[in-house]
Formats: sequence, structure tokens, C-alpha cells
Amino acid sequence: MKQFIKAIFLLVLFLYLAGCSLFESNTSLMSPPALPDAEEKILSALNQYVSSSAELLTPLNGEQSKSIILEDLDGDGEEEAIVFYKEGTGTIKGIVLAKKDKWEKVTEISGEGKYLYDLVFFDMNEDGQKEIFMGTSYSKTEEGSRVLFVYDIKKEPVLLLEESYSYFLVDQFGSTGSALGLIKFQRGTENLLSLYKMKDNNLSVIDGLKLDPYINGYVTLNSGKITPNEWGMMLDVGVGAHSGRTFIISVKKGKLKNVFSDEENESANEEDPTFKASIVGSEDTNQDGILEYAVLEDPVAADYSHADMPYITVFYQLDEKREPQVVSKAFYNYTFGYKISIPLEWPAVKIKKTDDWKHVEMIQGDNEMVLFDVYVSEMKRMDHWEKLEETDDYVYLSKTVTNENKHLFQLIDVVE
Ligand SMILES: [Ca+2]
Ligand SMILES: [Ca+2]
Ligand SMILES: [Ca+2]
Repeated sequence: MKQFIKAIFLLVLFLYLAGCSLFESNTSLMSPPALPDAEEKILSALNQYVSSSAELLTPLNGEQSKSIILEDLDGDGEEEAIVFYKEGTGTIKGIVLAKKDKWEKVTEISGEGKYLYDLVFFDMNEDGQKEIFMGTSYSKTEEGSRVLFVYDIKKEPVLLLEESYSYFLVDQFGSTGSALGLIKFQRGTENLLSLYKMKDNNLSVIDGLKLDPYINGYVTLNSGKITPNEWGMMLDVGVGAHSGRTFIISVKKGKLKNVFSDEENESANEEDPTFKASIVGSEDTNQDGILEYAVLEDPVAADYSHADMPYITVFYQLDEKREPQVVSKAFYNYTFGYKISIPLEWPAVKIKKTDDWKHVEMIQGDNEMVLFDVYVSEMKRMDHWEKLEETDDYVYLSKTVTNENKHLFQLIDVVE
């Protein structure tokens, strides 16, 4: 299961080069105009419990952009409504409403902090009902001020955990079962991954693993299978000016292990097989349920600077013996939001591109044959070119596309 933060290269560049905040405040005042029926009913029910001047909050991290969050927490097939808010100078509160004859309050929870940073629903104690994982913060960007509150709300809300954190993820880890991975990170000082499980009605630490504290920070956190028979995490981190690594952590019978390092506090180095010149997130690119980590390779005979290099992104999956195997390759054009998949049977490719990245040609290294090309145009002209795709901004054209290779081109989401 992919846990959260889908990292996107441009976003990362933005974070690392510009040093700016990733997230904009996502708050809204109550009583906005013209809402769909259900939302209006929930808001009017909410008015009985929450003052009309309260500020409704949405999680800063993640794709959730609505302040009324619908989720079936108790597994009865009906969605409950969960709303987080802040009144005046107060701290975060959350309220859960369920639809009976009308929307009514079921329970209330509270936290510290001014911002809702993370929000996850997950059945940690495996009783069929989801717990609320509420990550709160006093700052929009500082990892240091985040506190995770985990509530079981089955009857009266029970606080299962209150713990400072920088990042977390939850998943079912095979023989380990449902567990929480919580990272405390302070650059140069601390980088501790702790594994929590339910024990006697409490979320308790069952193992810990020290990771390299000299990284810049975490970019994507994924959990799932890391080999055909092992569960774990792939944690993509930034190192140096713009490089990246992936911590591959196995989670087995409640124990954490760093797959590519037995050494605690091992420092960032280019011998790490997961090292890449720019950060690229891990993902399951061939949809077989096993995660891959990415590395960047130079195309053949490439004479470009780092910033201008048309890297080939190569995704590796670990086999049963934890040996890396290439499962897919692609060229990503983040400027114009597309990728060209590179079939593994292709010979080593050269990539030619214009300075503005608008025209890209994949060339067979030994005989200069153009295998695939993409030209991005603002004009809707079509003469001599075949159209691959069209968006509001651009038309994507090619001279080499055929029915057989058309699937190699795909638009990708680039968050700006
Ligand atoms: Ca329900
Ligand atoms: Ca539960
Ligand atoms: Ca895979």
C-alpha cells in the first residue's frame, strides 16, 4: 500500500533549490456559498457544536482539500463526516458526525498545535474500525514541531498515542501485522525510525532503527512489499545539493532492518546502490505489488551539465535474494509533463534534446536511428507531425510514432 506523499520531481526541485514551503495553507471560513446538499446539511449540523467563527482545517500534507472529510470509520458501509477546526487562538479540535435521521455528533477529539499537518485513517488494532491518525503542528513547514495523536473512537475516544514526529506511515507488514512507522528527524542530530504496534490497548514501540542523520529530509515514504517475499518500506530522502537515496527497510516479525547497510549511522555516500543525482520517488512501476527504487543513468554519449542532463530513470526491484533487477526504464520530461517508456529490449539510447526541452529524440546509440521523438508545440499545427496528445497548453507531436510504439508516450502529473 502506497502510504502518502506522491513526490514529484518539480516539487522536490522547488523544495531543495528554492527552499520554499511545499504547502500552502488550506483553511477556509465556515459558511461558504453554494455547497452541495450533503455538505450544507453537515455544516448546518456542525453549527450546533462549533462556533460559526471557527476556522475549518484541511491537512497540509496530502491530497485532501475539503474541510468536510467523508470516511466510513466503523465499517458499516455509511460514511461519517470528520471536520477539524480551530477557534480563535485555540488549538486543533476534531469532530465526528454520523448520519442518523440527521447528522449528529458522535465524538470529539483534540490535539495540540495550530495546523493539521497529516491525517490518516487506519485500523491499527484490527477490530474492523479505523483509528484517526492526526498529525498536528505549530508551524506549516518545520518538521520539529509535529505531534501525532492517534485516537480510537469506537466508544469514548481513547488516546492510543501522543508522540512528536517528523513523518509517519501505517500499513500491514506481513508477519508483523498492522504497524506504525514513525520517524523523528533533526538534521545532523537524530534520524530514528520507530515501529509501533498495539500492545495491551496501547500503541507501543516494538523496534527502532537509527538512520543516517546527515540527509536533508524525507521526500516520499512508501510501504509494501520490498521483495517478492518481504514487507517493508522504501523511504526516499534528499542528500547533498540535489541528490537522493532510498532507505530500503525490511519489516519482519516486528524487526526493522536497513537492507543496504548493517552499520548504524552510516553516512551518505555514492556507493549506496540507491544513490541518484536528483531525487526520484520509489513506486511500483510494473504493478506487480512489489516496490521499486529509482536510480538515474546518463544516456549514451551525453554531453550535458547536471541541470540539463536528460537522465534515464531506471527502476530496480529486489528479487528473493535481495539482488537488484531492472524492471522498467523511462525518460521523464518534467518541464512538459510527460514520460517516454524505454523498452528493456532497446539497445543503449542516446538522447538529443533542444535547450528548451521541447524537442526530444531517443536515438539508437550505434546507428543514429531515431527510435522515438516528441515535439511539444503551443501551436495546434499538424503538418508532417502525428499528434500524441493534447492538453490545454500544449500539443505533443511526433514524427516516429506508430500504432505499435504509441503506448510508450504518457502524460504525467506535475504539480507546480
Ligand atoms: Ca460508518
Ligand atoms: Ca480499530
Ligand atoms: Ca513492482
